[in-house]
Amino acid sequence: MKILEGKNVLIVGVANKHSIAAGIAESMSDNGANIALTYQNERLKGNVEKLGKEIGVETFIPCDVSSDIEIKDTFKNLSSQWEGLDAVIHAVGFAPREELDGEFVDVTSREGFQIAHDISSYSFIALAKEAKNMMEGRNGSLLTLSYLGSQMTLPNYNVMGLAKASLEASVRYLAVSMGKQGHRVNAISAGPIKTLAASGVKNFRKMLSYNATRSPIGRNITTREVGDAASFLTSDMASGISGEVLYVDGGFNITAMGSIEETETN
Ligand code: NAD
Ligand code: 0WE
Repeated sequence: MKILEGKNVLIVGVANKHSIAAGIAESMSDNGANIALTYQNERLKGNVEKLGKEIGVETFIPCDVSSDIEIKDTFKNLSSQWEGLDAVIHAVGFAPREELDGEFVDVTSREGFQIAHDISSYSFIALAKEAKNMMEGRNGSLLTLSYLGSQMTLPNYNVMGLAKASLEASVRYLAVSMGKQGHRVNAISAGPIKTLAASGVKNFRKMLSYNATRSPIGRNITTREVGDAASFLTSDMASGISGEVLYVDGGFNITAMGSIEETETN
């Protein structure tokens, strides 16, 4: 039997086929899950429906996570299709572009801070709140996507690092809070991948090659590799894992120095 056979999974955060959430949907579909996808707005609807239908998805729901009403309606809609829900995948992150280019102390604004934390961190709690009813009695699983910038600094990640730190703390608090009903809450901290959210980020190509050379596995990771780890964490194979941040980054985070072969000497 497939590890997600018969499980109903809601995935939030597909924009296009390059999205980490698309790699997760693909892996989960191969592993037997029934999947519903949300899309942020009408502009993304066509893309999301097209790639969803290719992997057998039948349910598509609009959901901008800045709106409590749209989040409530998402679960109303879902409960008309499914009698219960086993998992929610949150793969959403956003900060205003100006926050992600320049000196942290200069470019960080009150409004940018609020938006980054609302969309990238609070929205996970908002989804958990509404998912709770439909997950009752089913030992559900909640999963979000984080990044190493929550723990260590890197150029330009700026306020997103703070929002991811908040998101990872909320994984721990939600794990305790929802553990009482038998649910598990985890995060995957993924290595850098060229997605829509990464496009236009200054020096992203250089960051990718820096990561590839410094990683124990000597290359960057794929959205499918994140998807396979997500399938595992969502399955009953991971019934003993909650409140955890699992690195899917080829081991980058455990190194203090990578290959010094190509490094200049003086
Ligand atoms: P992506 O652009 O494909 O996905 C980001 C998604 O967030 C999009 O689908 C977008 O529609 C959605 N989104 C943004 N604001 C929203 C809102 N108000 N309401 C609803 N949806 C909204 O990029 P991605 O890289 O796949 O990002 C997915 C997650 O993975 C994010 O949390 C990101 O921080 C995280 N992550 C990305 C990388 C990377 O290098 N790409 C690495 C580690 C973690
Ligand atoms: O979490 C992310 C993506 C974060 C992100 C990216 C954008 C660009 C477009 C959030 N909001 C926006 N808003 C936009 O308008 N990653 C882990 C990928 C990423 O983004 C970076 C990185 C890495 C890695 C931004 C700066 C530096 C490194």
